[in-house]
Amino acid sequence: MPTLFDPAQAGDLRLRNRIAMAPLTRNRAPGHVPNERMVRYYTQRASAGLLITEGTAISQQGQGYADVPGLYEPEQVRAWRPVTDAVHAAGGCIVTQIWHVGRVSHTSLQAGGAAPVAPSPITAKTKTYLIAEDGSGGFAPTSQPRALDASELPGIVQDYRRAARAAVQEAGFDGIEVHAANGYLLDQFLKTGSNQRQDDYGGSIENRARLLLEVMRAVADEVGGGRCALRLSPVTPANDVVDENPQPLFEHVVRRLAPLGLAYVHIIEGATGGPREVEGRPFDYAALKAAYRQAGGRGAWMVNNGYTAPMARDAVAGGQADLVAFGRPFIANPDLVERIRRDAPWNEADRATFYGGDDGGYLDYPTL
Ligand code: 8OZ
Repeated sequence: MPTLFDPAQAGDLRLRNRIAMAPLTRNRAPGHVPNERMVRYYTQRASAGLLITEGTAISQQGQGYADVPGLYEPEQVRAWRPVTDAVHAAGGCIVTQIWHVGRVSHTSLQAGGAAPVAPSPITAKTKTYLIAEDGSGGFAPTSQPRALDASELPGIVQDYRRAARAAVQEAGFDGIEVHAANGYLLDQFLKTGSNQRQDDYGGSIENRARLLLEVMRAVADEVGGGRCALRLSPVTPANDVVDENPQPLFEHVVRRLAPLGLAYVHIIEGATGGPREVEGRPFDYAALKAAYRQAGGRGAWMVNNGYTAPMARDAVAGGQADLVAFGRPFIANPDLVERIRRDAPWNEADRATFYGGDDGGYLDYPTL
């Protein structure tokens, strides 16, 4: 039976164990440019089999929060290189999560104070995190979005493609994970609650999945499917998304992804960062995985959300998952892999320092 500590192959990625660090927004990139503190943060955690960076914007339009990094300006791309070099020097493997927030944004982050974009002009009942001129941070309601015209969508696909190329060919990442979860742009297109379009990108399951599949084909064409992955959250209520019938929607998505030979598919089970079961939103994750495999989908199946060490061990031993991603435990435990190996206790993460701030709660969690 496989264990969490066995090496694994995920597409073109060779992983030294089956424990991944989930993408975690930390808002510590002033000017949207990665920096030396981020080098230290990721290097401290490089014993993970795979590091997935925090969500990284593919364009200014795709920005939704203060001080999150980007991959669209040359300066941003160059500034990621010390991160990937240091992680590789420590024997790690690192992909970046590429991100367009869609309607989860604020006019103050958009060029010329423009409205954020979305499939349909429906405001998300959710908040974004902004930092004022004086450095104080706080949550603010998202702005009313405007609906994207279909003629704008090829440009967005192109932005994903360009970000993937910059990530792998210039910034030195081993691959990319497309953020298609948690109520951001691609998830907004997938789900009925946020997509009321009447064109080829709305209505049927095929139409709602179209933009995501165009993005995945573009990035796979650009850097090779074995260096691409995506994150999905079929039933999360995060950022005010809901789909009236998620099981056939997500089974359609994974079947269509199968020919791309992806590195891995990353599934958030339940409510992101919350309960693994969402009331009124049942979902059969085993059936989703089976649909992917039956369609010929290779690569690793990565699961996430609220896993304890014994749950992770059982999921890998039982074949329900190939990789397990941990989020908040990696904030507080840079040496999480070693702690799981030794059955040692985990430090508690301090919620007050999750978003923004200095080294406190970022670089100072103790190792064993
Ligand atoms: C927490 C705060 C801001 C962004 C996600 C990228 O939920 C996020 C996020 C999480 O995927």
